[in-house]
Amino acid sequence: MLKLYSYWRSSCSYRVRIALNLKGVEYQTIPVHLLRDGGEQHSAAYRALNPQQLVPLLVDGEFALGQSLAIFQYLEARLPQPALAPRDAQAAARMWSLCQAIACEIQPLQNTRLLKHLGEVLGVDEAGRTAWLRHWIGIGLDALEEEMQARQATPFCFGDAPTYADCCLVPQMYSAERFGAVKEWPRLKAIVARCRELPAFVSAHPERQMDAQKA
Ligand SMILES: N[C@@H](CCC(=O)N[C@@H](CS)C(=O)NCC(=O)O)C(=O)O
Repeated sequence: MLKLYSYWRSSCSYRVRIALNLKGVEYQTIPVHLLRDGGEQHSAAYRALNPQQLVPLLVDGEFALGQSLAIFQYLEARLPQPALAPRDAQAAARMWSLCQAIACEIQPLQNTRLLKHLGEVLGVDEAGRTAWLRHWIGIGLDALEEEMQARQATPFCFGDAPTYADCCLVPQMYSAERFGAVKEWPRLKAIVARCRELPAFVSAHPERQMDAQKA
């Protein structure tokens, strides 16, 4: 069985949980507490598995893989049905562009280690860190809303069924809500609301995880 090293509130882990659920694959969750004892992601045992010291980490037999977008690509190759990436080359490229806008441009600026560094090393207080989060999440999602507005509305990010873009968008909106960064974004919110009705998204929600509320 696949194993997923995950933290309940990690948006990157949440992305992969949604994708695994959409693929209908069973997996075992192994919680990694990102805050306890300075962060279990830095423990010797976890570093031996993932020197990047980040979650998620997918383990398939002897094969361990970090980085959520690489995990998506692995899942798509290993379990092609149902397809979570468009077949059309341009639509697929746009979908990965949206995934990367979230994974490369927004989430890294809200990551635990960055916030810790801002507070503990650079002396930025809580109000400053909150302003930071709201600023970067805000402009990141503004850009995605603008992109959505420029094309015809679809039920999900790319068409009539969820793709990896929806797997990224829903956790990013969860983080925006958590950090008080939410703005209007009518298109993004409509897609997120539709996704949130689907069982694959419901059971991947942070509050539904075995390690939830133990922060
Ligand atoms: N680009 C990576 C980012 C992974 C990442 O930043 N994970 C966060 C949780 S969402 C983490 O493990 N943070 C631990 C830390 O900051 O020390 C991915 O997409 O998987």
